[in-house]
Amino acid sequence: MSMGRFANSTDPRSGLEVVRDWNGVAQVVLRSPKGASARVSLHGGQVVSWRNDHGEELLFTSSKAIFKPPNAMRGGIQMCFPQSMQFGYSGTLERHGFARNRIWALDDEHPPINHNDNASKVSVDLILKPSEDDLKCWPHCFEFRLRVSLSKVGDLSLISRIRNVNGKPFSFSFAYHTYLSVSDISEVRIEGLETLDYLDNLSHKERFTEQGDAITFESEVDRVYVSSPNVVAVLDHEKKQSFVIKKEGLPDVVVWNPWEKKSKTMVDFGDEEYKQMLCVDAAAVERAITLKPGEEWTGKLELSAVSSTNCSDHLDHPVSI
Ligand code: TA6
Repeated sequence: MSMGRFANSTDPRSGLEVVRDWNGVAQVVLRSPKGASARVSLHGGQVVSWRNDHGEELLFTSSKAIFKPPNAMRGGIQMCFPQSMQFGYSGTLERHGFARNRIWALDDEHPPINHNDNASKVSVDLILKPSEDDLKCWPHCFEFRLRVSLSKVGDLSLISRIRNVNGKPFSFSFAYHTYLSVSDISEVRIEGLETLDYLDNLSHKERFTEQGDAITFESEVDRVYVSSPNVVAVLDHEKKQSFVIKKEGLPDVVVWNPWEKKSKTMVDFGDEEYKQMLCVDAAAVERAITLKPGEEWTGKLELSAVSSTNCSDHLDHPVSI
């Protein structure tokens, strides 16, 4: 199927559909044979939805989210580049970098975009290049290629490739800012980050060592766990479901929940919504990544939603993308 440029098109056999949102921005819908789906917006390259075989949404989107470019809507998975979080960089760059706020393009170097490599997954390729205005505030020529794939069993994977196209070396930080949907934050725990050092954004980025057996939540949390293992699990007791997060090329994990007080200060977030979300971001924050001219960096993320009883089966396998 050739999709043409942003034409609305549907081909049930391909597992891909291109639709437009109410701002006229194209979104690519990926579907698995069993009914899982993912939706990727050209606004920000943001994954705005990921559903399981039963049609249940796995990513959080705020009921107060503002769906209007340039700002990224509150939820889904945002691409934070060239500056992620408040760590690493300061200055005039947009918060979390400009990539999440820009309109991306379908990547012509990967035609057709509905390639179905070995039929085990359906994928879309997007690209972001800097505009003249971007170059004024961040004077580095880059190409950011993003492949989003949905596997036959409904796993979601993202591969980012960032290339220094010419000029001088440049450095950046990066995060897949991932809003997971949870039943109730007080019923959730993260495994895989215990005993690690973290930088606490609520204490001027001071470094602490995690003491607990697993991470649980009873107040605001905004931390960068550094040099973490490549597999982390988020267990949701009430749903009896776990997210297995696998990553490559991304040493850190950012964990964020705004809790009650901060939620009330955010215009695009409901007062009580902190109970239904948790951000767990595969990231490269503590140490910037530096690319010389011609060099390319790759950062991979794979998300699976599994029943908690099967969770341990998924923890032993490395990222498969
Ligand atoms: O560490 C995660 C974080 O940087 C928090 O400090 C928090 O503010 C969150 O991201 C959301 O940021 P945003 O710019 O999307 O409002």
